[in-house]
Amino acid sequence: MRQQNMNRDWKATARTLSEALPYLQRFAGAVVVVKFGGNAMGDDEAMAEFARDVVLMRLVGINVVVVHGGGPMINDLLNRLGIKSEFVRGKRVTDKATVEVVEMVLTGLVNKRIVQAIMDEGGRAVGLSGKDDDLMVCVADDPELGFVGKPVEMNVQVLRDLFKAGIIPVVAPVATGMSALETFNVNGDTAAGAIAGALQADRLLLLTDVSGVKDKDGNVLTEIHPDQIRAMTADGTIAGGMIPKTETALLAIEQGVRAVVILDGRVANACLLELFTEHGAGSMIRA
Ligand code: X2W
Repeated sequence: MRQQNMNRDWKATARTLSEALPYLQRFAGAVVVVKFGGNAMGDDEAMAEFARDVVLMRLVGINVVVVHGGGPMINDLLNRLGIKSEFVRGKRVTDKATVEVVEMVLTGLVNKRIVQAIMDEGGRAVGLSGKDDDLMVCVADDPELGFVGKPVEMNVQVLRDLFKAGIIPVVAPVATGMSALETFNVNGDTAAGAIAGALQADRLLLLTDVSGVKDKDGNVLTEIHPDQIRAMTADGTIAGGMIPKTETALLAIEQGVRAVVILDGRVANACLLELFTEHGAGSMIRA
Protein backbone atom coordinates (compact mmCIF):
# COMPACT_ATOMS: atom_id res chain seq x y z
CA MET A 1 0.00 0.00 0.00
CA ARG A 2 1.23 3.53 -0.76
CA GLN A 3 1.91 5.19 2.56
CA GLN A 4 2.34 8.85 3.22
CA ASN A 5 3.39 8.51 6.83
CA MET A 6 4.21 12.03 8.00
CA ASN A 7 6.39 10.78 10.84
CA ARG A 8 9.25 9.99 8.52
CA ASP A 9 11.25 12.23 6.20
CA TRP A 10 10.71 10.36 2.92
CA LYS A 11 12.20 13.24 0.96
CA ALA A 12 15.45 12.70 2.85
CA THR A 13 15.36 9.01 1.88
CA ALA A 14 14.94 9.93 -1.79
CA ARG A 15 17.71 12.53 -1.51
CA THR A 16 20.07 9.97 0.05
CA LEU A 17 19.47 7.64 -2.88
CA SER A 18 20.02 10.45 -5.36
CA GLU A 19 23.24 11.54 -3.65
CA ALA A 20 24.56 7.98 -3.95
CA LEU A 21 24.49 8.15 -7.78
CA PRO A 22 28.18 9.09 -8.32
CA TYR A 23 29.27 6.28 -6.00
CA LEU A 24 26.96 3.77 -7.65
CA GLN A 25 28.45 4.78 -11.01
CA ARG A 26 32.00 4.53 -9.68
CA PHE A 27 31.54 1.02 -8.30
CA ALA A 28 29.39 -0.54 -11.04
CA GLY A 29 31.45 -3.50 -12.31
CA ALA A 30 34.05 -3.15 -9.53
CA VAL A 31 35.35 -6.07 -7.48
CA VAL A 32 34.86 -5.69 -3.71
CA VAL A 33 36.07 -8.30 -1.22
CA VAL A 34 34.38 -8.12 2.19
CA LYS A 35 36.01 -9.88 5.14
CA PHE A 36 33.29 -10.59 7.70
CA GLY A 37 35.04 -11.44 10.97
CA GLY A 38 33.53 -13.63 13.68
CA ASN A 39 33.59 -10.66 16.06
CA ALA A 40 31.63 -8.54 13.59
CA MET A 41 28.88 -11.17 13.30
CA GLY A 42 26.07 -10.42 15.68
CA ASP A 43 22.62 -11.85 16.26
CA ASP A 44 20.23 -12.91 13.49
CA GLU A 45 19.06 -9.33 12.94
CA ALA A 46 22.63 -8.05 12.47
CA MET A 47 23.36 -10.98 10.14
CA ALA A 48 20.26 -10.13 8.08
CA GLU A 49 21.35 -6.50 7.87
CA PHE A 50 24.83 -7.48 6.66
CA ALA A 51 23.24 -9.81 4.08
CA ARG A 52 20.94 -7.00 2.90
CA ASP A 53 23.94 -4.71 2.28
CA VAL A 54 25.73 -7.42 0.31
CA VAL A 55 22.63 -8.14 -1.81
CA LEU A 56 22.28 -4.43 -2.54
CA MET A 57 25.94 -4.22 -3.58
CA ARG A 58 25.44 -7.15 -5.98
CA LEU A 59 22.25 -5.60 -7.37
CA VAL A 60 24.00 -2.34 -8.30
CA GLY A 61 26.63 -4.26 -10.27
CA ILE A 62 29.41 -4.80 -7.75
CA ASN A 63 31.19 -8.15 -8.02
CA VAL A 64 31.18 -8.86 -4.31
CA VAL A 65 32.91 -11.76 -2.53
CA VAL A 66 32.37 -12.46 1.16
CA VAL A 67 35.32 -14.07 2.98
CA HIS A 68 34.37 -14.91 6.54
CA GLY A 69 36.05 -15.73 9.82
CA GLY A 70 34.48 -17.42 12.82
CA GLY A 71 37.15 -17.50 15.53
CA PRO A 72 34.63 -17.19 18.42
CA MET A 73 32.47 -20.00 16.95
CA ILE A 74 35.55 -22.27 16.67
CA ASN A 75 36.43 -21.48 20.31
CA ASP A 76 32.93 -22.42 21.35
CA LEU A 77 33.03 -25.92 19.80
CA LEU A 78 36.63 -26.54 20.91
CA ASN A 79 35.53 -25.71 24.49
CA ARG A 80 32.57 -28.06 24.27
CA LEU A 81 34.88 -30.84 23.05
CA GLY A 82 37.42 -30.06 25.76
CA ILE A 83 40.18 -29.20 23.25
CA LYS A 84 42.54 -26.46 24.45
CA SER A 85 43.54 -23.77 22.00
CA GLU A 86 46.05 -20.91 21.98
CA PHE A 87 47.05 -18.09 19.68
CA VAL A 88 50.57 -17.09 18.66
CA ARG A 89 50.96 -13.69 16.94
CA GLY A 90 47.21 -13.56 16.23
CA LYS A 91 47.02 -17.07 14.70
CA ARG A 92 45.57 -20.23 16.22
CA VAL A 93 48.04 -23.04 16.93
CA THR A 94 46.33 -25.80 14.95
CA ASP A 95 46.96 -29.52 15.50
CA LYS A 96 45.17 -32.39 13.69
CA ALA A 97 42.14 -32.44 16.03
CA THR A 98 41.83 -28.66 15.90
CA VAL A 99 41.97 -28.40 12.11
CA GLU A 100 39.08 -30.87 11.91
CA VAL A 101 36.97 -28.69 14.20
CA VAL A 102 38.00 -25.54 12.29
CA GLU A 103 36.90 -27.07 8.98
CA MET A 104 33.58 -28.29 10.43
CA VAL A 105 32.72 -24.95 12.02
CA LEU A 106 33.86 -22.66 9.20
CA THR A 107 32.73 -24.58 6.12
CA GLY A 108 29.64 -25.93 7.88
CA LEU A 109 27.99 -23.76 10.49
CA VAL A 110 29.37 -20.32 9.72
CA ASN A 111 29.55 -20.54 5.92
CA LYS A 112 26.01 -21.88 5.58
CA ARG A 113 24.57 -19.33 8.01
CA ILE A 114 25.89 -16.50 5.81
CA VAL A 115 24.74 -18.20 2.57
CA GLN A 116 21.29 -18.68 4.09
CA ALA A 117 21.10 -15.06 5.27
CA ILE A 118 21.94 -13.80 1.75
CA MET A 119 19.36 -16.15 0.19
CA ASP A 120 16.75 -14.92 2.72
CA GLU A 121 17.34 -11.34 1.55
CA GLY A 122 16.69 -12.29 -2.08
CA GLY A 123 20.27 -12.65 -3.31
CA ARG A 124 21.98 -15.73 -4.73
CA ALA A 125 24.92 -17.06 -2.75
CA VAL A 126 27.12 -20.13 -3.09
CA GLY A 127 29.42 -21.20 -0.26
CA LEU A 128 32.85 -22.62 -0.88
CA SER A 129 36.17 -23.05 0.87
CA GLY A 130 39.71 -22.71 -0.40
CA LYS A 131 39.50 -26.39 -1.33
CA ASP A 132 36.76 -25.90 -3.92
CA ASP A 133 38.25 -25.78 -7.41
CA ASP A 134 41.67 -25.34 -5.67
CA LEU A 135 40.75 -21.71 -4.98
CA MET A 136 43.47 -21.35 -2.32
CA VAL A 137 46.48 -23.66 -2.06
CA CYS A 138 48.69 -23.27 1.01
CA VAL A 139 51.97 -24.35 2.57
CA ALA A 140 52.59 -24.37 6.34
CA ASP A 141 52.95 -20.79 7.58
CA ASP A 142 55.26 -21.55 10.49
CA PRO A 143 56.21 -24.95 12.01
CA GLU A 144 55.27 -23.62 15.47
CA LEU A 145 51.64 -23.13 14.34
CA GLY A 146 50.97 -26.64 12.94
CA PHE A 147 48.31 -26.75 10.22
CA VAL A 148 48.09 -22.99 9.69
CA GLY A 149 48.29 -22.19 6.02
CA LYS A 150 50.04 -19.48 4.04
CA PRO A 151 48.44 -19.07 0.59
CA VAL A 152 50.94 -19.73 -2.19
CA GLU A 153 48.69 -20.37 -5.18
CA MET A 154 45.32 -18.79 -5.96
CA ASN A 155 42.89 -20.01 -8.62
CA VAL A 156 40.16 -17.35 -8.70
CA GLN A 157 38.48 -18.34 -11.99
CA VAL A 158 35.65 -19.98 -10.02
CA LEU A 159 34.91 -16.59 -8.41
CA ARG A 160 34.83 -14.88 -11.83
CA ASP A 161 32.47 -17.61 -13.09
CA LEU A 162 30.15 -16.96 -10.14
CA PHE A 163 30.32 -13.17 -10.73
CA LYS A 164 29.23 -13.72 -14.32
CA ALA A 165 26.22 -15.69 -13.12
CA GLY A 166 25.26 -12.94 -10.63
CA ILE A 167 26.08 -15.22 -7.68
CA ILE A 168 27.75 -14.01 -4.48
CA PRO A 169 30.63 -16.34 -3.48
CA VAL A 170 30.95 -16.88 0.29
CA VAL A 171 34.40 -18.24 1.12
CA ALA A 172 35.49 -20.11 4.27
CA PRO A 173 39.21 -19.68 5.04
CA VAL A 174 40.11 -23.37 4.93
CA ALA A 175 42.58 -24.45 2.27
CA THR A 176 44.11 -27.40 0.56
CA GLY A 177 47.86 -28.15 0.60
CA MET A 178 50.42 -29.40 -1.91
CA SER A 179 50.15 -33.04 -0.80
CA ALA A 180 47.13 -35.30 -0.97
CA LEU A 181 44.24 -34.54 1.40
CA GLU A 182 46.14 -31.95 3.41
CA THR A 183 43.97 -29.32 5.17
CA PHE A 184 45.06 -25.89 6.40
CA ASN A 185 43.43 -23.39 8.74
CA VAL A 186 43.96 -19.90 7.30
CA ASN A 187 43.51 -16.66 9.20
CA GLY A 188 40.41 -14.98 7.76
CA ASP A 189 42.16 -11.67 7.11
CA THR A 190 45.03 -13.45 5.35
CA ALA A 191 42.59 -15.38 3.14
CA ALA A 192 40.62 -12.24 2.27
CA GLY A 193 43.84 -10.38 1.38
CA ALA A 194 45.07 -13.21 -0.85
CA ILE A 195 41.72 -13.40 -2.66
CA ALA A 196 41.56 -9.60 -3.08
CA GLY A 197 45.14 -9.60 -4.40
CA ALA A 198 44.47 -12.39 -6.90
CA LEU A 199 41.33 -10.60 -8.12
CA GLN A 200 43.11 -7.19 -8.25
CA ALA A 201 40.14 -5.95 -6.26
CA ASP A 202 39.05 -2.32 -6.19
CA ARG A 203 38.33 -2.54 -2.46
CA LEU A 204 39.05 -4.90 0.40
CA LEU A 205 36.76 -4.14 3.35
CA LEU A 206 37.93 -5.70 6.63
CA LEU A 207 34.89 -5.68 8.92
CA THR A 208 35.86 -6.04 12.57
CA ASP A 209 34.84 -4.85 16.05
CA VAL A 210 36.96 -1.71 16.30
CA SER A 211 36.34 1.60 14.56
CA GLY A 212 39.63 1.66 12.63
CA VAL A 213 43.36 2.30 12.99
CA LYS A 214 44.03 4.70 15.84
CA ASP A 215 46.87 7.19 16.34
CA LYS A 216 48.76 7.65 19.64
CA ASP A 217 45.93 9.79 21.07
CA GLY A 218 43.30 7.18 20.22
CA ASN A 219 41.79 9.07 17.27
CA VAL A 220 40.74 6.98 14.27
CA LEU A 221 42.78 7.87 11.17
CA THR A 222 40.46 8.11 8.17
CA GLU A 223 43.20 7.83 5.53
CA ILE A 224 46.64 6.28 5.96
CA HIS A 225 49.58 5.74 3.60
CA PRO A 226 51.38 2.36 3.76
CA ASP A 227 54.59 4.14 4.93
CA GLN A 228 52.66 5.54 7.88
CA ILE A 229 51.44 2.03 8.76
CA ARG A 230 55.05 0.77 8.76
CA ALA A 231 56.17 3.63 11.01
CA MET A 232 53.23 3.16 13.41
CA THR A 233 53.95 -0.58 13.62
CA ALA A 234 57.66 0.03 14.29
CA ASP A 235 56.92 2.46 17.15
CA GLY A 236 54.22 0.22 18.68
CA THR A 237 51.19 2.45 17.96
CA ILE A 238 49.73 -0.40 15.93
CA ALA A 239 49.73 -3.52 18.12
CA GLY A 240 47.92 -6.75 19.00
CA GLY A 241 45.02 -7.90 16.86
CA MET A 242 45.41 -4.90 14.54
CA ILE A 243 48.76 -6.24 13.26
CA PRO A 244 47.39 -9.11 11.10
CA LYS A 245 44.92 -6.62 9.61
CA THR A 246 47.44 -3.94 8.69
CA GLU A 247 49.90 -6.60 7.44
CA THR A 248 47.13 -7.98 5.23
CA ALA A 249 46.39 -4.47 4.01
CA LEU A 250 50.02 -3.75 3.07
CA LEU A 251 50.40 -7.08 1.24
CA ALA A 252 47.09 -6.61 -0.60
CA ILE A 253 48.13 -3.15 -1.78
CA GLU A 254 51.52 -4.49 -2.95
CA GLN A 255 49.59 -7.10 -4.95
CA GLY A 256 47.52 -4.42 -6.68
CA VAL A 257 44.40 -3.94 -4.55
CA ARG A 258 43.38 -0.28 -4.95
CA ALA A 259 42.45 0.42 -1.33
CA VAL A 260 41.86 -1.46 1.91
CA VAL A 261 39.41 -0.21 4.55
CA ILE A 262 39.43 -1.40 8.18
CA LEU A 263 36.00 -0.63 9.67
CA ASP A 264 33.56 -1.55 12.43
CA GLY A 265 31.20 -4.20 11.08
CA ARG A 266 28.86 -3.78 14.06
CA VAL A 267 27.85 -0.32 12.81
CA ALA A 268 24.56 -0.46 10.88
CA ASN A 269 25.07 -0.62 7.10
CA ALA A 270 28.86 -0.32 7.46
CA CYS A 271 29.56 -1.43 3.85
CA LEU A 272 27.03 1.00 2.36
CA LEU A 273 28.34 3.84 4.50
CA GLU A 274 31.86 3.20 3.22
CA LEU A 275 31.09 2.65 -0.46
CA PHE A 276 28.15 4.94 -1.19
CA THR A 277 28.58 8.04 0.94
CA GLU A 278 31.06 10.88 1.05
CA HIS A 279 31.43 10.23 4.75
CA GLY A 280 33.01 6.77 4.42
CA ALA A 281 33.76 4.64 7.46
CA GLY A 282 36.84 3.45 9.35
CA SER A 283 40.42 3.78 8.09
CA MET A 284 41.34 3.65 4.42
CA ILE A 285 44.83 2.47 3.52
CA ARG A 286 46.10 3.22 0.01
CA ALA A 287 49.31 4.14 -1.74
C1 X2W B 1 41.39 -18.61 12.35
C2 X2W B 1 40.31 -18.79 11.30
C3 X2W B 1 39.03 -18.06 11.63
C4 X2W B 1 39.20 -16.54 11.66
C5 X2W B 1 41.02 -19.36 13.65
O1 X2W B 1 41.33 -20.52 13.78
O2 X2W B 1 40.37 -18.73 14.49
C6 X2W B 1 43.80 -18.88 12.32
O3 X2W B 1 43.97 -18.20 13.32
P1 X2W B 1 38.01 -14.39 12.73
O4 X2W B 1 36.64 -14.39 13.28
O5 X2W B 1 38.14 -13.58 11.50
O6 X2W B 1 39.06 -14.10 13.73
N1 X2W B 1 42.61 -19.11 11.80
C7 X2W B 1 44.97 -19.47 11.61
O7 X2W B 1 40.12 -15.94 11.14
O8 X2W B 1 38.17 -15.94 12.32
